[in-house]
Amino acid sequence: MVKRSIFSATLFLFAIVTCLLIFQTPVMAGKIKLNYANFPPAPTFPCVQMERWKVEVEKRTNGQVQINTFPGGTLLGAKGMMDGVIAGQSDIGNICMAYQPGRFIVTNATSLPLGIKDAKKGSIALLKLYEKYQPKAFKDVVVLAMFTNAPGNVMSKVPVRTLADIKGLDLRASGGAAQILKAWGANPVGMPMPATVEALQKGTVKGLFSSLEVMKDFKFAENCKYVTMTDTVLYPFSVIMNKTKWASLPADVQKVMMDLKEEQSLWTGAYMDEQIKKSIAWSKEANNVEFISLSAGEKTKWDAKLDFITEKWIAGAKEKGLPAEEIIKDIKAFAQ
Ligand code: DTR
Repeated sequence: MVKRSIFSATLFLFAIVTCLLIFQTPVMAGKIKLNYANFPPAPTFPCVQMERWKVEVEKRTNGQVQINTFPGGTLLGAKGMMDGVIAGQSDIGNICMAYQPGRFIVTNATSLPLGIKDAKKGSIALLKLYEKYQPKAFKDVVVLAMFTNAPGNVMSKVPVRTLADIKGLDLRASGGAAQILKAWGANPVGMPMPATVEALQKGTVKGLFSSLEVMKDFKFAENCKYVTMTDTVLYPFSVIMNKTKWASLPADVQKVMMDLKEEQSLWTGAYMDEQIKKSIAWSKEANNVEFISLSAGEKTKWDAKLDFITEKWIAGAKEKGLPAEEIIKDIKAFAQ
């Protein structure tokens, strides 16, 4: 009898503890958990900035928010990122706008050959452009940061010293950069950055056109022994959040994220510029890469081939009712 009542008392206690655990856990943890998807591998700059943002948000919300990061396309890939975030497959995502040129007309204007010098200037220009024009393309998301990579250069398996060398060369690029390659006579092959690793190994492409930190971050220096310095074209990126998820956040958490927007954008630009320096040094020292500067005469010829690109963008944007000339003027001014 005694044994039985001890047994039922234990059972009762066990039930109470279990109930407490089940119902108390979320309250005790008090945590808002957010998923953050990214498409390239963890060591690359879009993911480094993601980890930095995670640390800052968790710190500034005193642990109230926990960010779970998914690099390497493990939650969403490059092309499905925007719609995936809108649909709530991930709460937060990082998009490269150049991968969808027709979708982000205003912000993709930063990838025209406008002579922006580095990623920090590119990032502030992009963010200001976004803030001023509030493009419709972002109406279904909340923007948490905007940044660009540094100006692009040609990385190749064969030396490119003149326009004759680049003619017909299969080079990987997306969006605005692809147009530029085409203008120089190359054969642009479009694919997101992560797919470039295999394309280079298999020989589907003979090189790529992008910012030089990838020589180190993706180890392209092992395949591409030549870099031609063109210092043209940026790719704009944005960190976006699902609108419903955003609306569910407490005001103090929203404030932390909004206060971080410009800081994070500039931090990323500055980080990118630093990585470029390291990558150039590593490519030269550890991989014997030759860096080719175009002669002044040659550079004039290359630049002249790009003049029509901005004019073409202006005509197209005007047709869509956008204040195209003002946008270009603003980008140049913001990038000062
Ligand atoms: N240049 C763009 C964007 C880009 C530059 N560095 C990285 C690293 C990882 C992903 C994308 C990018 C591009 O060529 O895709």
